[in-house]
Amino acid sequence: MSRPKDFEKDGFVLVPNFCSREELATIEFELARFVGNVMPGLPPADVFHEDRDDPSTLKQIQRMHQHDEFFASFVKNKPRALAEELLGEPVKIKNLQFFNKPPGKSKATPAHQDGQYFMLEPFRALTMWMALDPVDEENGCVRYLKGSHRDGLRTHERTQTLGFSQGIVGYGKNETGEEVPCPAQPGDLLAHHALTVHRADANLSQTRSRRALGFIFYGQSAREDKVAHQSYQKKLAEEMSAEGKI
Ligand SMILES: O=C(O)CCC(=O)C(=O)O
Repeated sequence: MSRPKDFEKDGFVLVPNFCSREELATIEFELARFVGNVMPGLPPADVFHEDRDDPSTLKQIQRMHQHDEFFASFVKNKPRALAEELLGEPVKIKNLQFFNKPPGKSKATPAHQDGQYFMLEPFRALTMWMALDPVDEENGCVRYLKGSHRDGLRTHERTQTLGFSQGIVGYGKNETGEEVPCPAQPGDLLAHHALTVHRADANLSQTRSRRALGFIFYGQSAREDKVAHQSYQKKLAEEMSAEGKI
C-alpha cells in the first residue's frame, strides 16, 4: 500500500530513515547552536524544562522555525513535501518543536488528539515526529491507537503536564482499538493525523535521553478558530507562569 493509503487507513505512518546520517549530523550541529545562542532569547512560553532550575531537564522548545533560519528552511523542504503527499493538498507550516524526555525526570505524555489543541474545521492537519535518539518502550516511544482518527474528537480535560495541557477523559478504560508502540531510530519519522489518539510513557531509562523534532502542518482546506486558539494559549501561558512552571 502507498504511504497516503496507510495514513488514511491507520491514522499514522512510519517513514524509516527519513533523514540520512549526514542530515542528522547537520541537525545536531544546528540544534546545539540553537540551544546555546537562540534559546536564551526566547519568550518563556516557548521553552519548557521539567525543572526550571536545571538546564539539563530541557523538555520542549516551541516554534523553532519562527526563531531561526536553518529550522525555517529545513521544515519547508522534505517535511512539507511529505505532509502534502499524506494530506493530498497544499499545507501551511504551523510549528517546529523540540521534544525531550530527560532520563530520571520526565513525565508521561497523556493520551490526546492534536486536534483538541488545533481548533480546526475540518480536521485536515497532521503532526510529524522524528527521533533524534534511539527510542523504544523503555525511554518512552510514541504509542498510537490505530484507526482512532476515524472516530471523531473525544472529550479532553486539563492536565498538569507541562507541554501537554490536554488529555482524553477516561482513556484506557474501554479502548477497543489496538495501541501500537512505535520504536524509532535517529532519523526515522512518524506522521499522524490530527485526530489519531496517541500517548507516550515517561522515560524509565536511567541514562538515555529521548529527543525528537516535531513538525505540524495544517491542510489549506482547514479553517482555524484563531481567536479561540490564541485565547487558550494566552490563558495557558498565564497559568503556567503563575504556577512557576515557565
Ligand atoms: O513526544 C511525545 O511524547 C509526544 C509528542 C506528541 O504528542 C505530538 O507530537 O503530537
